[in-house]
Amino acid sequence: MTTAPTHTYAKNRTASGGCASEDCGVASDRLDAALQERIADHPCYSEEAHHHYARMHVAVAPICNIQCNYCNRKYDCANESRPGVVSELLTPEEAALKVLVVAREIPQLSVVGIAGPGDPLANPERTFRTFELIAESAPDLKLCLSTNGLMLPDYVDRIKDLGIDHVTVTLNAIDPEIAAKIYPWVRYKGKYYRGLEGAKILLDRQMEGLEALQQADVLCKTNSVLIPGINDEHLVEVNQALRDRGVFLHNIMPLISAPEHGTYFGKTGQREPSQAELTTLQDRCETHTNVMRHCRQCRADAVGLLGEDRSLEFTKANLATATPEYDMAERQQVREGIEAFRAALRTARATVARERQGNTGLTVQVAIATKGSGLINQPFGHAKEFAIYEVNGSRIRFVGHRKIDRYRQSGYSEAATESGVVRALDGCRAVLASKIGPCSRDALEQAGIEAVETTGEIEVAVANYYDQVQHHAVNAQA
Ligand code: CLF
Ligand code: SF4
Repeated sequence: MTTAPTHTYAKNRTASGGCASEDCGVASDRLDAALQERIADHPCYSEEAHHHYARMHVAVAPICNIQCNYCNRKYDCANESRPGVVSELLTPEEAALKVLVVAREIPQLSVVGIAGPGDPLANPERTFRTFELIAESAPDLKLCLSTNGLMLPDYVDRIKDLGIDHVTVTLNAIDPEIAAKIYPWVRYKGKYYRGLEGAKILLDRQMEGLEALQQADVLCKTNSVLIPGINDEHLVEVNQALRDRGVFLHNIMPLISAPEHGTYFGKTGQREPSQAELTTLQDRCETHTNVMRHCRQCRADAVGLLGEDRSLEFTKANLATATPEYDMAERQQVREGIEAFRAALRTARATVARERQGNTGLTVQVAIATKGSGLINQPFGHAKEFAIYEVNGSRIRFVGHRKIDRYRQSGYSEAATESGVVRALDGCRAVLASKIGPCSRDALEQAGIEAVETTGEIEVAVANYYDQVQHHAVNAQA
């Protein structure tokens, strides 16, 4: 049995969610050293980094210049996590202050992004002023921008000059007929364009923007929303077009269309994709481009590790009494601790990989309860989501996260929660958590899911569990 490091490195860890496969997201052996360096501490661009490093969004960009049928920025619920949603709008100065306060409280913060609640490049002065202020006061933070791409060609030079090295473009189609079903209108140079005309303008500008980013050597990721019956098949073509334009990473996200959000798709009953549909499409696209599977579709004011949201700790009211201090020495110390810990995890994983070379056997899925650091370190009852791994005799592969809320039918009773948990674990042979109480154990067993109490590095624990399954299977045959 392989053992693994079990300590954590950073102070005040309250992280949740995570996974640890080097064979998922962006496999390190597919990247050259310079590229690895650029993504090493970006929790969205590196699946491995997202266990250890945090991001924050500053909500400085209220206006949008297009309408997406899956967006309604009026709706705000502090417990909700989806793009376009925000509790408080900030000025550039308030945003810069907030960054300093958050960096002090969460020293593993490595990235500041502007992602809304509208489109950052429809609010260029606010967006770029914010980045300027942050670059001056917190120079070790990475700057990140997410845009619909309509105004991108006009701003690539400024993006480059400001040192914004990561840009995400949301691109849901390359065929204007399909795009017209997603975007009812586009406002370009002060004029509204509807239907096909607007879609064509948007797609042309997005492609021009992607090519300009490639020329400028800015690392680009594309987000696509999977909308069943509209762009599901088409996203494979989109993926190929992205590869041709040097896009580094393709993040295919499921449509969120709950009727209570009041979006066009929500009101018209457009269904969301199933987990299986999402995974199948991600698998098909992965042959062309790096595919992101650990996105949490976070709010435009999200703070913390990807699986958590600590935005409510940093409201304007709380910031009014906060003392902004930026302690570079402390941040550097935390970073060194993280990197030492990551190195130990990598060694443990490499041992597992070596031991498993050439094996064959059955394939199973297991669910993991984790609050970060690449470890199984969360009691089953505390988990709000599970990391799902697929394992066979030779390979351990992270396939995605399942949030329990997404599987809850209605209400917040214990029964509703329990049935939501069991539904979230559908297709899993076992759940691995640091503690599993007797009632949960019974519910899991009734659903045919093995309850395994364990701790330590995720892949090592998954490998150990799998070896036991194989061992029992062989004994049963003998
Ligand atoms: Fe924010 Fe986006 Fe930068 Fe990440 S999010 S601007 S690249 S720092 Fe990340 Fe959030 Fe998914 Fe976006 S998990 S929604 S992919
Ligand atoms: Fe909403 Fe973003 Fe679409 Fe604008 S680009 S409508 S903010 S999802």
